[in-house]
Amino acid sequence: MKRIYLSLGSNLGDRIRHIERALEYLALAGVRILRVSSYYKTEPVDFRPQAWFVNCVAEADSDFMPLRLLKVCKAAERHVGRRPGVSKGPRVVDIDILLYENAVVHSLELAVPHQRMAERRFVLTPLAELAPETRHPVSLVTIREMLHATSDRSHVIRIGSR
Ligand code: PH2
Ligand code: MG
Ligand code: MG
Repeated sequence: MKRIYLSLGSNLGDRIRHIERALEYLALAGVRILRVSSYYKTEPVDFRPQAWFVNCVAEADSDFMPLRLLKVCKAAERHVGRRPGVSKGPRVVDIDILLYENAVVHSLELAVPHQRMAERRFVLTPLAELAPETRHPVSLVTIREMLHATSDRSHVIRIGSR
């Protein structure tokens, strides 16, 4: 079993419902969801002219190897209704692998730990809720420290728990 952390986000339609459906799909596909952070309303980063997101982080156990897990995440996105669109633009649901135990993966399809997590308050805030003392496997900095150090000043507003 591997301990993994997934970022989930949506900024189209019933955002919370889309995230809930993605979590249900993942569970049925064999990703054991252990805990889910609070939901947050978050200001878009990278590509600014789009609707605010709802974001959260899920802690899970899984036997899937990283690339297999990525495929399951993509299948969950499709199941909820995601279709190809603008890169970093509006999406029904986006599921990104943040951490996979202490693994470091660099392939064409996948980079783990997530490459931009240090610059994303919408990732670090919910992740710090679940795993503040977990260390980034490359920098060895804790998630709590990464949140304190991030230069991202975008708004992240807690909505509530599930
Ligand atoms: N995802 C992006 C780009 N920008 N901004 C917020 N607030 N939340 C996201 O999930 C997000 C984003 C690309 O995946
Ligand atoms: Mg993403
Ligand atoms: Mg993605």
